[in-house]
Amino acid sequence: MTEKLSDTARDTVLAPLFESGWEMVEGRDAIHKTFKFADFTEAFSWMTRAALWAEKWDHHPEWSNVYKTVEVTLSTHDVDGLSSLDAKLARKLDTL
Ligand code: HBI
Repeated sequence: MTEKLSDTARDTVLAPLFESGWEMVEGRDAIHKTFKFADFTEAFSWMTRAALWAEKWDHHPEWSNVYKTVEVTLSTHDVDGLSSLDAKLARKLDTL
């Protein structure tokens, strides 16, 4: 059963993500990052790679794409907040 990130876990797990541009979403227990690419093809290719990881891990982003920008919000619906799955997917998205 997925659990919400504990306060202590948040300090260690979220700090590196904040370093790489992720931010807490105002009023939600969720994290958000804006990814900017050279063009639409780069953006959509990245989304395709990200989608395969999301499906493999059964953990999906809330995201939108306008031309070369992709807005990503991560939260775990099942716990109505952040879980380790969000941190795991965020770390993966930062490497794609
Ligand atoms: N993705 N972000 C997110 N949060 C979830 O709770 C979630 C998901 N993808 C699939 C999923 N849950 C399923 O495991 C459950 O809906 C059964």
